[in-house]
Amino acid sequence: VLGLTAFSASAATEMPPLPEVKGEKVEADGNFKIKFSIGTTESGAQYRGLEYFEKIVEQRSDGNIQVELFPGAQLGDDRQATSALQSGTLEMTMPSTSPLVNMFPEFAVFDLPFLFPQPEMADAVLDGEIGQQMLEDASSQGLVAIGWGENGYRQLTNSQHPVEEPADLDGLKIRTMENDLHLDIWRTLGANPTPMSFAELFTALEQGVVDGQENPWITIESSKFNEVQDYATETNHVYTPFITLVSARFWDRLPEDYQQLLRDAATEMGDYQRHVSRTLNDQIKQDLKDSGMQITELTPEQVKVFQDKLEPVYEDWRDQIGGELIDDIRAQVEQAQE
Ligand code: TF8
Repeated sequence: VLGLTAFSASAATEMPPLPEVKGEKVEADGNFKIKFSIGTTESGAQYRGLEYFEKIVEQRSDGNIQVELFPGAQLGDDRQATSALQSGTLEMTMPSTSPLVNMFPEFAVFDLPFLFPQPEMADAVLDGEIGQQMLEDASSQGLVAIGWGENGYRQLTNSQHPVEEPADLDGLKIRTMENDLHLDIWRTLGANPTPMSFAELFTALEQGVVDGQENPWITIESSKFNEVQDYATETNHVYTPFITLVSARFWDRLPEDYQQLLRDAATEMGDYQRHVSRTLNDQIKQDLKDSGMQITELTPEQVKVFQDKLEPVYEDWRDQIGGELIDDIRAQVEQAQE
């Protein structure tokens, strides 16, 4: 009667329906509970993926494994949730790879600017041999890594003015993830970067502690950064994967059949979550425009100015990341481009 809906700022994002769960029920002993924490909010694509994961796991285990979802970093940011897995107080999380580079140095390869021109090239690497090897390598230090998803292509936002070229970044305070390669990127471009946990970011933007940040469109919208950032530039400068992690303490208590169930569910969630993220990307960019954000779309020539300026980053990080890994990925990307 009061027409309250007329005051709601933006329409809720229409999510694609959850697919039906296929596959046999898995019989095994025991009842288990999984608390699954993520940094993004309930309205993002990542949460939609988790809802599918929950549905698969609960149906196939016939309710013997219960999954409870905790979005919005309420149980901690990416690093805190990961260390809660290590100590066994949390069962699952799905962080960006970037804040975990201090634990798994090879993850830094994904922080290299403009590594994947198309999302399918990221799929080829993550779902191929390199990605599988990385999951094995990351199954250590109290963690078991069982799948990939996508945070996606990162876009720059700020509160000050449109950014069309690196010179526009002069002096801008940009929040980065807690990751040295990202700091290097923004310094090289002439900005004034500061690392900060995602959980503190909205307040920092709102209070002007930083002028800008960079994240995929869907994260910008689901975290309402557009309410405190008037300008955005579609830079696509880095593609960030999400990695699905399980506490090794929890994992070791699971019957093997349930371990396999979780692996399968993580793979299916990863495929679906990437699909949702890509389906929504353009629509959400449009929603952000409609909400009043001024979005600068760069021409290929303008993108090249950023790319050229960032080329030295590849040489500077080569030894630390491993030249062979970089070459392997670049070769795969080139092959996919032909
Ligand atoms: C960041 C990341 C985050 C995600 C998620 C919230 O900017 O891109 O958006 O890792 O946990 O910190």
